[in-house]
Amino acid sequence: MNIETSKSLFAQANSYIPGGVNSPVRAFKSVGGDPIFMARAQGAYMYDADGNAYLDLINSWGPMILGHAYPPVVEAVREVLPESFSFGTPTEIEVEMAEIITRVVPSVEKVRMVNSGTEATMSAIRLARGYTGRNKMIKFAGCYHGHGDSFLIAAGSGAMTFGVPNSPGVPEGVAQDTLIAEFNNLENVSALVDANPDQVAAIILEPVTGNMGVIVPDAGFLEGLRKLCDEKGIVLIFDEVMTGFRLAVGGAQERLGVTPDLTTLGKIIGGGMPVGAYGGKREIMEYVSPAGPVYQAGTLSGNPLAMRAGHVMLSTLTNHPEIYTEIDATTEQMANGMAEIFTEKGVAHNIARLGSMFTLFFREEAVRNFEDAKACDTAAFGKFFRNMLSNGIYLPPSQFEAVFVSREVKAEQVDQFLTAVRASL
Ligand code: KE4
Repeated sequence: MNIETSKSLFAQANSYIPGGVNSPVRAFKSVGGDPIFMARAQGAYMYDADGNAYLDLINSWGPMILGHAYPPVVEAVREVLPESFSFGTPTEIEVEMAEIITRVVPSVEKVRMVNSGTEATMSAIRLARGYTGRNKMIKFAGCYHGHGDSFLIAAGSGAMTFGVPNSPGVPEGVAQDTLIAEFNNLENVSALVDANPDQVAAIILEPVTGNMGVIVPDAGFLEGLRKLCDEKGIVLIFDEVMTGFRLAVGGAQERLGVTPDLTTLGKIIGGGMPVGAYGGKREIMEYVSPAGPVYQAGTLSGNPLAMRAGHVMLSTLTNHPEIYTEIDATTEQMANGMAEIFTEKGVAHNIARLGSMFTLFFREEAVRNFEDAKACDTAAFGKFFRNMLSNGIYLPPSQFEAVFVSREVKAEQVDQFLTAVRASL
């Protein structure tokens, strides 16, 4: 496969951009080789700067659930373009967007739009601290909530990929207010809460993780957190930046039947445009400025261009719930077929899947937490990733990420995928 243009672009990019990329995981550091520069995408495929086609199993890390350049989204953006892109004033489309989100996400009675998942989680934590008057927060080792200072303590995405769980530049004063618990370990969480009586403002987690690979919570884990938070007056925050509108229209909270106090969203809700959101119980959201004292703002928050793209995405998904049945079934076929091939070849593996998200772990035993994830054979993953790439399949470039399947993956693409799996082992 000729990737000379990508190589040349990467060399140039390194002259101007740290690591040659605008987000670390894109640099392929944990899988080896140089990143591929994409030029365009359509449906289930991306095309690189040298014209090579790839079946896309990241879909911009989640947003492209309806495939790339989904025509109704493209059309909606095209219509808005001549009317300017941003006014910095309230607009009708923001009201329509908020109406959909508050209607379909069980926990969200009021919502504030922002520009990224990081902004959403940073704001949600500040809100929980302002609402409770408490300073500490509990996150889970391996969960990633964006690059806000409070979260870069055993982060599970980019930082984890580099094996550097803490990031320089995070002040001790900030880090001491972040307590780290073990995913799927209720006793551990309770112990942290008991050790910090009346000091924990929030517990935040990915309800189904994607950032240490996919981990579906043990039965009772989310319910236990809900009960603990009710007993102790702690704000339960589900970070659904990945799972929101991915696992169901109402996200993991709808699919798993546990309702948090606040929810953060991103990715799919912008349809590929920079959009994030946080929302939840009315009494908590009423603390957000200008309704209340907790300050948060954003020049481009709710801008009409991004809102139009997001609104078409969310309208399509909410009006066609059969999409979820469809992509879940396709993903099940892909995961089961892959498992069969790995078993046939005698390669230690464990596939974790829920809905249209899955991770193939290079490890025999199930992965239930960050320690388990770290024990995977990341070198084997890297080799498999590179082989799949040369066979035209674009997997997430890290063992600690999730595959996101789009609606544009049909029987033909499933066959292409499984043929590549067989050829890549
Ligand atoms: P952004 O700031 O990247 O929009 O969202 C941060 C974020 C928050 N919460 C969860 C659960 C997330 O998965 C993310 C971002 N996810 C990563 C993928 N692991 C984005 C890819 C990247 O960092 O380039």
